[in-house]
Amino acid sequence: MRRSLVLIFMALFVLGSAAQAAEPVRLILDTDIGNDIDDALALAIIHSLENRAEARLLAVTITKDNRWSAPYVDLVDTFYGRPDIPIGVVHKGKTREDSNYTRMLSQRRDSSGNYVLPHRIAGGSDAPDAVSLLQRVLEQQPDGSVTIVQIGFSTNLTRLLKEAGGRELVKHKVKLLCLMAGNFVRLEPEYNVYTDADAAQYLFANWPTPMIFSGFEIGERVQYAYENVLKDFNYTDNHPIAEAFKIFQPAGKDRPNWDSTAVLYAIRPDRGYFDLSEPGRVSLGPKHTTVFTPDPNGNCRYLILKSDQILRVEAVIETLVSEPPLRTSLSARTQQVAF
Ligand SMILES: [Ca+2]
Repeated sequence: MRRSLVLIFMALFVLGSAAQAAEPVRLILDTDIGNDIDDALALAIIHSLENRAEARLLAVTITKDNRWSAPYVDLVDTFYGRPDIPIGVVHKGKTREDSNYTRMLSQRRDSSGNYVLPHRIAGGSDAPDAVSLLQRVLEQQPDGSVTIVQIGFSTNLTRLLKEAGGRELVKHKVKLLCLMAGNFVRLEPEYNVYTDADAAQYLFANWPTPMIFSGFEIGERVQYAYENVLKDFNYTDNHPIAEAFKIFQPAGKDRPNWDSTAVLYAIRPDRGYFDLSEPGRVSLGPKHTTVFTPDPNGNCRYLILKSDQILRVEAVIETLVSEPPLRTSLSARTQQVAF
């Protein structure tokens, strides 16, 4: 009898450990979607990893101040069967110009006048403010549980830090911030940093949790092949990622994959895709370059991509981006109400 009880307890322990190991990464994506195509690839990767219960997308906040960014995120989320993911938008942001793929795909209609890619947000003004949404979503999460991936400018997250109680909220709720930002092998300005340099400088100096940077030098070595766009999405006529890629990118031209690498690390940090630098601090140098200063007490590290991992990283990104939506994901999500 006693032996049976021991076995039962052991089984429960093993099951409990497995359940713990399977806890999805609670993720907030902060993106300047529309300024490049890799933000769209990153969003697709999150959805495909949520299909595997490796991630749970809590919200998407946008740092591109253009009315078509939120509708495009909405139509991608809807395509993947998750139309209720909250979306927040920046106000008085740094890049306001139209982006071709977000505008065209948000407006594309069939002969009956219906959206080809359904979505409910018709314009940026339909979505809540990004900082308010970040506060609301973080407040609802367990302490130390949230990973934020910033693949645009630091506008939203710096504004969050500067809100009354904002830094404390981040400190309590966020366990990790992954950023596509900077360049850690060449002293060159990088777009996500210099576009809102004041915000980046503030963020790097004041963010209270560990930060992992995917520098420009990582994504430039991880190509997304145009050939894959032509071959891998033929299971549907209007795939929001493949269509966006074809609109954004000249025909036949591969595109580096900066933002996807930050998302991949954020959700799968232990798969050996990347190595990590020693700890340190990141500050801004001349012309908004990023300067890494080693410091055992620093809260920053940057990704290192070894040559023998490049093809592997490219392949996993291509697979996850092109994977068909899980049509049962809505019911699967409902079953995960314990979050
Ligand atoms: Ca981006």
